[in-house]
Amino acid sequence: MRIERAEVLVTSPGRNFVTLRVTTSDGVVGLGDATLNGRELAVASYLRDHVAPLLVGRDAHAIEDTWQYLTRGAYWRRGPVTMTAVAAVDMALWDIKGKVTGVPVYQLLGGRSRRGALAYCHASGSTVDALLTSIRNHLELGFRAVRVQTGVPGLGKVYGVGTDQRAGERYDYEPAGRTARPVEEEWDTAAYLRHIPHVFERLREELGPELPLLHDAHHRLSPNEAAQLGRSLEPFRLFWLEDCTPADNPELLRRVRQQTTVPLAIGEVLTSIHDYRTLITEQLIDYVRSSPAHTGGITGVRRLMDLAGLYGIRSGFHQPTDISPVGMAAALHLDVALPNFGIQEYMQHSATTLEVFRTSYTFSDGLLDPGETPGLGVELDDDLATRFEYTPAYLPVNRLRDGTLHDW
Ligand code: KDG
Ligand code: MG
Repeated sequence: MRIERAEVLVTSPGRNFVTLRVTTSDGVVGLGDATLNGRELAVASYLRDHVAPLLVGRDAHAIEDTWQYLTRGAYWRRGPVTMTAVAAVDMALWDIKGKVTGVPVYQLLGGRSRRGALAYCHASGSTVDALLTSIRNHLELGFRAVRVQTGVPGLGKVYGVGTDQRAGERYDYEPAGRTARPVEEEWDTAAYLRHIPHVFERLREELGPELPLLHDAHHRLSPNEAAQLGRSLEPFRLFWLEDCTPADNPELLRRVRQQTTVPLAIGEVLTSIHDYRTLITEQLIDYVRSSPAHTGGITGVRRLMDLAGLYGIRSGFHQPTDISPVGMAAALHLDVALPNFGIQEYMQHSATTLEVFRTSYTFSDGLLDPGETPGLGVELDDDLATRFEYTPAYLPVNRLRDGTLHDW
């Protein structure tokens, strides 16, 4: 069975999504997610101009060989654009293999290791009261683990904090900034460090000790600041503290690790097993945050998680709404199969996105399930997709109060 066609589809039902569609000589179609938030067209071009012509005529069943061909076989390796493109090809080929063999992809990965994947949602509020409303709304939806983000007194909009809800209102998703340039937000690390421990103190008072709570520092702290934050949060027993220091220097986490026992998660911007070598072999983290959509697909992430498993490190795959439902499905098939699954991020896509991408995965009683449809279980409605044109969108940047550009 040969690959006959590889097409790149860009659609924007509220957010930009890039999808690779691979068709075989027998007419079997596989989908792969190629979405890289804010850099979408770079991956579209990498696929269209450099990868798709190489795929035509290849054996559609040779997933590993194609992965090796596009990674070890390439002179320019790694990096988010390359590894997102490789991920899209890899997912599409797993989708095809599942459809041809008539089984969901998780069966090809060794079968089920659990009933479902524990999901965590995003709750946020500009104040602690608004945050509590958001948390309670999510608990009503069935979530059993919650990421919490709040505003910081004296700062304006803080990244990751959505619009405040009224009681009973449902949080949808955080839209991309569809502006000609990135929005600039103000940041003050000292104000943040003063405020956050009070937030968690209040949350534990109101919610009790059991609910798993997660928090994301979005790479903004120095190792010393991260260690201070970790220590101040120890009494509140976080599930994890995410991205406390910039991820491009894994060595920074050594100092954090020596100073605090708060569980650490990092990696949503890391794209290769090589980026994790120090983090994993020195046990500097507890959870791997990479998404299959940005880290070489199912093949890339399975290899990464096998290495992590040797060191007792578990998965917590990145899955905000800027990764498409195809990427979500790939993560879920891994989640139920991997021996060292930890938790799965789950922000619900908008209703329009879910009309363009028809999914088979389900969420019930706090657990996600990829479903039993052969392949990945996602179909793309082509006609509808073409109605939503690409619109440039950017993540914000942040500056300190004196105007200095600060880390993401
Ligand atoms: O594209 C960037 C977002 O996906 C990211 O900032 C969201 O930090 C995030 C998370 O943990 O989901
Ligand atoms: Mg994050």
